Amino acid sequence: MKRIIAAILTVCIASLAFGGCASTPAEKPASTGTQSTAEVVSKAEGNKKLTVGFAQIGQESGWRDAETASIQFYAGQHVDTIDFKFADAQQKQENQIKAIKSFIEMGVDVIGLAPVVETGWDAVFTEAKDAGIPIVLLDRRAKVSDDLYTTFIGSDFITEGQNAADELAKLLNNKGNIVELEGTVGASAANDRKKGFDDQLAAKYPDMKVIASQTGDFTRAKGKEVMESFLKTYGNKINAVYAHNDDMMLGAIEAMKEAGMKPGKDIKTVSCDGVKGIFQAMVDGEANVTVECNPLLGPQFFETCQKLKNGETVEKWIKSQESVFRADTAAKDLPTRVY
Ligand code: GZL
Repeated sequence: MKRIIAAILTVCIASLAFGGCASTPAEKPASTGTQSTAEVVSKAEGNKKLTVGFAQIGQESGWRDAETASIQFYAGQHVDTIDFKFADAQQKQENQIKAIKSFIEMGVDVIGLAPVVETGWDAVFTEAKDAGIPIVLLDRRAKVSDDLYTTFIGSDFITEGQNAADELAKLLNNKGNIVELEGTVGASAANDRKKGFDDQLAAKYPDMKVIASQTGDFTRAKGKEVMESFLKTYGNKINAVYAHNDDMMLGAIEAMKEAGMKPGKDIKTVSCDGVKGIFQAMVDGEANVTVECNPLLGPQFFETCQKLKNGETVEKWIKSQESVFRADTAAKDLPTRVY
């Protein structure tokens, strides 16, 4: 709850510049039947503002809230030059597709999207292409041909999965049984974090085995539920948990403690994202490692949109820079964490 309030506060601070937390635009001066000079000039010059539509996945995790806050805050700081339209799809692809269609209708300069799943985008991306509107993918990929999107701004999830495997190998001395909490079914972040992890085990760690793997949909509640079932089935045969995000791991830590286990000690933990909650768990001795995935993509996103409006070319993949954080430095790192 606290993280949602923090993110909403951030969003409200950001959107105060829009004239309040609601999405209604700031009140216009009452019309006197004639246009102000500013309105005449702006109409004559055409709308020089960068207009951007962004279809966000939802609010499934602390990471997602931090990304939304970063985007909303940047837009709120640049209301004079950016006209920003935001849609929250409640984790449903059909809602993201509806939002993209409405952005096309509005004739925005750029469409941004964090695709909830990798597939099912060809038709609506083709509509955007036919309308001459570039698509910027943020933090998750879509399985479409390169001509249907302009750039992907985000992490290398395969590397994140490989790093997670290497960290777990150090914690287990290269041997042990692992249970895996997967992200949203079909999401590129889940598919590639799994692929990177599995491939690294196959290549380097023959005595480390994934004995169970199931989706927790990137949420804390589902992560706890799935971990409860793993504990019922495998009990103390489990030596470690690998979770595709920290929120699911925080749920799993609750389940382990309620089952009388000592997470971080009896059962080692490695997860992805780098949210404040996992740093606190590491400080408390209940988690071991988090593989950072940067959600603070607002500035990069809008700077890229502006370049596209200016007719500049951009890289096909604008890769986020990230680190791995471990329990031994968590107390020093926690105060510096911003999400
Ligand atoms: C990663 C992002 C993932 C996070 C999760 O770029 O798509 O989605 O790892 C979030 O916390 O739900």
